Amino acid sequence: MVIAIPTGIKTFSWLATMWQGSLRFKTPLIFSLGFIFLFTVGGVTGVMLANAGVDILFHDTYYVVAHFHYVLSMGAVFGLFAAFYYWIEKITGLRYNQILANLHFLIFFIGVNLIFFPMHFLGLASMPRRIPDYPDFYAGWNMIASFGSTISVIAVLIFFYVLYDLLVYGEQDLYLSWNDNALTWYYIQRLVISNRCLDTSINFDAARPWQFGFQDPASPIMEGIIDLHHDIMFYLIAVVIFVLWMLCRIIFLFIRERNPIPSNITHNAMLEIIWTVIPAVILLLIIIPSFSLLYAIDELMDHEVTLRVIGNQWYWTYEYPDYFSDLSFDSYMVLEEDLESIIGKGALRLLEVDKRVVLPIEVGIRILISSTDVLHSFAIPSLGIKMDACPGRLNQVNLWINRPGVYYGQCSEICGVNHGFMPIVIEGVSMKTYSDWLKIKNEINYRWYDRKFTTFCFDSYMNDLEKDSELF
Ligand SMILES: [Cu+2]
Repeated sequence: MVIAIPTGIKTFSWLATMWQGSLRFKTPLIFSLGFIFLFTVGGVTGVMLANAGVDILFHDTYYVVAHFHYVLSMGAVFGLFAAFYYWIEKITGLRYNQILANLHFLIFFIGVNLIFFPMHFLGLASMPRRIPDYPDFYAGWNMIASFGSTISVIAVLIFFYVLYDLLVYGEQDLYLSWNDNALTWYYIQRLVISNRCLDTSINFDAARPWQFGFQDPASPIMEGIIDLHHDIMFYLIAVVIFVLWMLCRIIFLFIRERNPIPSNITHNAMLEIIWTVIPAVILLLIIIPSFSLLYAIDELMDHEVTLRVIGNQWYWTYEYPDYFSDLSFDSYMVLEEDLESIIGKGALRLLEVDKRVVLPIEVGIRILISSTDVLHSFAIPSLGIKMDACPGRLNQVNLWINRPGVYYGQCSEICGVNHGFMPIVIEGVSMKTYSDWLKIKNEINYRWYDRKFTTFCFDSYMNDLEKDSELF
């Protein structure tokens, strides 16, 4: 009966996942809901069966058959169908017929409930299971079950038709397919996950005291990096446990008191092959996710915003070359004594800057990185970015910010005495906030130009415009 506790936890977790969510009743979700209902019905009858006194009556009756079919045949199979309908579009890049798929669910749901729910009544009436024929008074409920079974067969036929329809007439939607653009798919997947977390979690985009792991991810790439780290940890733990176990066995078995005469065996070809091949296989298994992450990081992305970053000894210069007037500014670390007056209470020492970079979220961003003097490195842990700023060379990284936040980073290449004092702060904001910010910045810049180059700047700019327009 104790298994009801984790089962309850699971059920409540599934419900909590959807609670306050924003549900779209597409086929996979409908199947998932069906799964939860059926699994729960199976679960509660399991509690009933776990009571030995009552079970004297239920043991080996149709009640048991109803119970485990609710849990496994229906619960698990509905889960499988949910997964099938979720993944098949990704795998094939084809859309299935939603209406038919929903019909499949409806017919299947009615069918299986008609089969198995009456079996509870048969069990209560003590019909033994595993019998080829039964006394006549059990016939009524058995008839309903048989009827349900026929309906389930129809549901299966509908499923096969959905499959046929998908493969032959399925509408191609490359946006769905991972064959077409690995990164697009990667992003969609990550966005689904991160959007769900957005409202309920507190994010840490700088490190915390006594932190154990990574900072909270805010870009698909950082999520990928964390995932890969955790995947590799699985192998590392297995290897460490095995080596530790061997060490302990050796210490225990081959201490001189226990084994006074050492063996003088030297070679064992088979053993050597095994301990060469197994590590190689482990490394090969790691290669697969490792390469896919590497390619995802390197993949060229359609970008809508460009940010130019220039490293200086010891501050950063940021330029927004996309817009009319040159929007650029230097960003310096805030000194310790100014922290509270400039930033406010709770400011992060050695991490705050006087002017923050503002970038929009959920948009492709290209960051071009260079340097004027020595090597610097533009690094923001939460966004999974670390790119060297080399004098005379333009490096590029792609960025996609998943959610609003203030992301802290530091120069990560030794660049002189103040290497530790040129932090980076990026504010990820909505497109609306970003364009408002741009507008204000541009106006300030225009005014600045007006003051400084009164006639020169504006006239030459207008001349250029006229020249350009003659070309067309
Ligand atoms: Cu530096």
